[in-house]
Amino acid sequence: MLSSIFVHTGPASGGWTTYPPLSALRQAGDGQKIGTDLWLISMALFIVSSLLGGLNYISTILNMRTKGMSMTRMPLTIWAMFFTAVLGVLSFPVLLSGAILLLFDRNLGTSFYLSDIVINGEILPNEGGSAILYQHLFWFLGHPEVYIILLPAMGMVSEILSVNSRKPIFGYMAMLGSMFAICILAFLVWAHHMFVTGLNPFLGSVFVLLTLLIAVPSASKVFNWLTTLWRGNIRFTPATLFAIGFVSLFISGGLTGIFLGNSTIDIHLHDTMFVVAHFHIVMGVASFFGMFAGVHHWFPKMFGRYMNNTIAYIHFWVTMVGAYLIFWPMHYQGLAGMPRRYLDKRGWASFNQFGDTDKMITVVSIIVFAVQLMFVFNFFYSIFKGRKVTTKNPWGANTLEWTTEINPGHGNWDGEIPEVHRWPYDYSKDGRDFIPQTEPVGENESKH
Ligand SMILES: [Cu+2]
Repeated sequence: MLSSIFVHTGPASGGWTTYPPLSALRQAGDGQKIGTDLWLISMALFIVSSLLGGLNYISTILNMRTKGMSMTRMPLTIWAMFFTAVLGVLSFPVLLSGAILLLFDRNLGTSFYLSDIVINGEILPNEGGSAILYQHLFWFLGHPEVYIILLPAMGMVSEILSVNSRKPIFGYMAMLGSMFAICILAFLVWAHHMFVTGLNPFLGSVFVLLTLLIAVPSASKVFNWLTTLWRGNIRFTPATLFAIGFVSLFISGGLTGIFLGNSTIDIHLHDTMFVVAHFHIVMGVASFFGMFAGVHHWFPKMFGRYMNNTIAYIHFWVTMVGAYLIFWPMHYQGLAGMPRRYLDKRGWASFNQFGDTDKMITVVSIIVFAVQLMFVFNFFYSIFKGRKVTTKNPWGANTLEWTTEINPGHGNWDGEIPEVHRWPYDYSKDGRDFIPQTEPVGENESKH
């Protein structure tokens, strides 16, 4: 019984994008294998749960803020989660419909994505479908997804940089405006993934223009982070380092995005190692850095203990230097024309030239992976053996979560819901290091 399930499942063999026509037809020799069907069904379930989660975030943020917590007094972490949820709710359903149509093509004999359909080895031509339709549906989610991954990291980084430089976040409203602009533009650029599909060049140039526009809010955020750090009294905690690392990686990966956003350059670089380097830096490593920063920063809140600093510093520096050693050379490989997704490069004309680079990348990847295990060890070790937190607000932060007890009971505030009187970024103000959001504004207090 069990073995027959495995015989019939097999892998989901369409690659991560699952483009038709490869994915729309059951593969020759695959018989009735349903791996891709199971993958599509699990994606549908995942999307439904993401939608419900997103709706939950949106309705909670809009309806259940505590007294005094106006929208513009919310921490940027919460704003980022709000925008993330909005992006998800508006873009995921499009992929859901794309996946369901693909399931129909595979199982019900429809041809949404097939222009030619093969039955019993015979080609029945011109069923009227379009494989490109799937790419449109896929990338209408696919591009906003980049920001669904990045925005939460951006929110955490904003909070961590402000707290650890003991300065108000620079340009709070500009940060909100930038996130809003990113959300709007994220829906208008999806075809920059499709410049080589035979897209009308004029239409392509519209997508080029809209794509390059995203550089404006992105740069605005970067300058705000740097200006927040400027002349701050910076504490280089592991969280701060990872947050600064995030900004560095976001700049590096963002700049190559400007290359790839131009269709004329993208047509040359499409499906080369340059693309691999670009998106791994900007949405892979950068968002991981945001997550590492967040874990280190809120760990004392979650578990009442600190993570080990020595392990954290080793983890940071090896990962930071390693990430650049791995992905920097890939840009040059891509510029020289090396395609992506080639496992075996024998027969590749310039193999000798690139062979050593590949070996270096492989060795560094193994080292960087080993260091990630140190992080996992640090996480679980510190839950039980980490240095204990003695005060409920170890970083001297203003936001509400640090006003609860170290091990808060049910309801977090012992029945008394806190009231908010100010924004969360009153640091180094009127001769005071920090002023929590719960403290009423004094009569002679200066404006921020
Ligand atoms: Cu994109």
